[in-house]
Amino acid sequence: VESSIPEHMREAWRKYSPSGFTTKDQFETEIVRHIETTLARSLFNCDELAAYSGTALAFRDRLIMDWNKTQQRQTFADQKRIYYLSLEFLMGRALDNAMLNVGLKNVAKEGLADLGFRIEDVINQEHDAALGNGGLGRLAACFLDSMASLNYPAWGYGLRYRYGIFKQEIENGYQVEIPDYWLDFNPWEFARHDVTVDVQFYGWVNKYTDDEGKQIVSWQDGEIVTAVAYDVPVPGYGTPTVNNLRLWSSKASSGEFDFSKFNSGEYESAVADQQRAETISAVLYPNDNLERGKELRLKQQYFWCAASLFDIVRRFKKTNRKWSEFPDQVAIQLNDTHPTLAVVELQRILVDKEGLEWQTAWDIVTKTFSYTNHTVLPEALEKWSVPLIQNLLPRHLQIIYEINLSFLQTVERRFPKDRELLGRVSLIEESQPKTVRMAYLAIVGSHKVNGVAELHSDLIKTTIFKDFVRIYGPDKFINVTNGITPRRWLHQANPRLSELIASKLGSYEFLKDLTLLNKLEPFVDDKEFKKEWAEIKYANKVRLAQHILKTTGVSVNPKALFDVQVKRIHEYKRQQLNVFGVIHRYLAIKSLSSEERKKLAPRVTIFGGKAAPGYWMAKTIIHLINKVGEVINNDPDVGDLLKVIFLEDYNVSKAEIIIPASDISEHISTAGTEASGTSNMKFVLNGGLIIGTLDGANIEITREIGEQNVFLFGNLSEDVEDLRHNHFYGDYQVDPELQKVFDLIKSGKFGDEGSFGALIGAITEHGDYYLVSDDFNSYTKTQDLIDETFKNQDEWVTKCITSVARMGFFTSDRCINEYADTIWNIEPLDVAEEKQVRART
Ligand code: GLG
Repeated sequence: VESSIPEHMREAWRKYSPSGFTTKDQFETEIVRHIETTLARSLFNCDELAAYSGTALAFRDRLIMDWNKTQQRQTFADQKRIYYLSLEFLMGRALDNAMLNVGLKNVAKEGLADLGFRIEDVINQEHDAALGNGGLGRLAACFLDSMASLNYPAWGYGLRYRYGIFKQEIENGYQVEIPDYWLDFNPWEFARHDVTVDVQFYGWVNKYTDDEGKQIVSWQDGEIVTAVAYDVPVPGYGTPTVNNLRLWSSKASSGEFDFSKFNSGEYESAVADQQRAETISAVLYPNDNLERGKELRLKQQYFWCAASLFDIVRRFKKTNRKWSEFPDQVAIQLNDTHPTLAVVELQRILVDKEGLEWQTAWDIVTKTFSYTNHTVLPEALEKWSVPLIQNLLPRHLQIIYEINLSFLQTVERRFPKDRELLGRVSLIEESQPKTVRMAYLAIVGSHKVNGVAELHSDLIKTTIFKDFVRIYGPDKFINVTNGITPRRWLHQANPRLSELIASKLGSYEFLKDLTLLNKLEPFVDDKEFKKEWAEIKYANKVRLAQHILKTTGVSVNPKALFDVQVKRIHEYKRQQLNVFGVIHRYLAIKSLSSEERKKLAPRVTIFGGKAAPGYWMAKTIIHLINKVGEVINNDPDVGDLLKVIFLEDYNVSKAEIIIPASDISEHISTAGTEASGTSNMKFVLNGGLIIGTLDGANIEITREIGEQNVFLFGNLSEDVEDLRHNHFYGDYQVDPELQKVFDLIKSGKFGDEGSFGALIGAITEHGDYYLVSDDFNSYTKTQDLIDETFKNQDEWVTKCITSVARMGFFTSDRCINEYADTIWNIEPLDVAEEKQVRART
């Protein structure tokens, strides 16, 4: 059936096509209409949540119009598209961002005020879209923002989890996990019940020769699960481009629903089958930098890859191009190894379904894919058990073996005598059971592999992927240093700072070209400007202090130095080093006379972050922080000199309050372990300084903003290996000041010392893998330097302004342009002919 309106009737259609609100009165008409009809509420029961819903629906209408146009324009232009495959998209809230991009926030503000609502309260009603764990998922969200803002024809593909990352509560100092059911009311997604893909699992492979003598491979039987598309509009800033994020949801396929069971009265077991299918997209695995090899996770990965690839291929086939043109039309970025099965799936489609020769197909595959590595931590590298894949995806296992065979043959030809090399680079690890090394498969299946900061990209070339650099040459391995979107992480999170900057630079152009910030540098001598700058930081700290009081009951002094460490709790990120430093500071305070104490700089140390539910050591760290807080916050000797806060349920929307309020933030991972870090960039961009190790993007931040503006400490990554070796084979001594900290913990000061035995033992007994003791002295000395520097507020503000002025490099726009030029080979789609001039905030 033809689904288009006939040509001669389109005029009538266009006449009635909505144009959306632009004035305050029109906005009020829209919001009231939505509340009364779409939501079936009235002026007698309109709470803030209803006001949020109405506002969201009104802005959504505006977005959808641009979204439809963008999709049409991209179809007509038929340029190469980039498909970003990520198991995580940590989007946070959408309304404020939609307002910024549509450009009518002030209209909404006044309209809501007419109806008795404050826009901030309305915005705060929104539930975060928390489909991610940490940096990897948030990076994907920043990338979507930049791809849309730069007019790249881009799609995100992910899973629509019913439960995002759990909500964290702290009970008696312990983390408790609460399920995050976030879909109750989500105006930002569109169920496309007409866009479905049937995905096959299990079954067996039938190989035979057909009548014409052709080898046929068919994957038979097994079970079918249907993927349903849910589309989320991704608006760009300062452009009408609205891209699409497509999230797949699983349901039993209608063919699969067992009607015989149904008819024979086994209704419940038929429904149970249905539910089993739905579990595939039910929950986000809550591990950051850790892979557990669970079957359901593999199912998620294949389900998502198969649905996405089918969709991409379907779109390509509509253009009637030759298969050889596929890589000219399609670029697919693998966000970590999670989507690596997509490589195998495309090879399967091309060979088994489309009948291409193996090598022809493989050339297309490798030209299409590229892979981003996000970690060198061995426990995070995916290895799937061969028997597991054999059972779930029998045809894919065969293809993996064939890819491996031809890869190893090439290696053998190039390095004929090196048998050990073959064993080392084989996609199959000869372990018990055998496993597939997914990172190696991703490398072999891609034309480019990138790390996410300079040090990290160097490290992967010299350690985990060293052999592959020998095999493919160095050009295949590149660096693209991470970035963040200044729209959310400056303008939305810190509107007053953004406004102050705009007042000096003459416009908000810097939100599109962040390098313009360098024009701020001359103002470091402008007294009035510095005063306003400091006032804004203070106001942000007051706002955070209010949040702390409301959520923890602890009152903190906003004049104190705010020291923040917010990120996933992980031993390699070393929150334990921070809390040991806090105890060290506490001991120092206690040892002083009340006169001497008056000279000290007051400090509030703030922690936030989730521990993976099964990561016992990380949970112990949270427990210790809370216990230390209880003691210190209630010690009358300490007063305002030191407060220790653990903020519950750190997430994107809380980050937007916390980050602008920081004076110092901590990025103190053991050198060589944090691939990049991205919150380091967010803190500096918001006028906070950082204390950090020479790790990840800290190094490049230092290079950009100048060594005098960063508090660096600790051992270098090139020395880590030797130090670790010495812990076992040298004569090892714990730092004496750290020992005093341990003694205080062991005395039971912070409750049952047994609870913290493992945390101390990891350092004193088990080799101190993360070098906490080695770096302790350097860390506390650097903290002392921070205290001294903070006393001179004028100098401090100068450092902050200078740093912000030099942060232009770290926009995700720069990052996406690098991917586009060096990896994807795609061009932005020119939207100039449809210039839509709008009032921007
Ligand atoms: C990783 C790394 C971070 C990195 C982020 C984005 O641990 O250092 O900044 O990806 O590349 N698993 C992660 O969060």
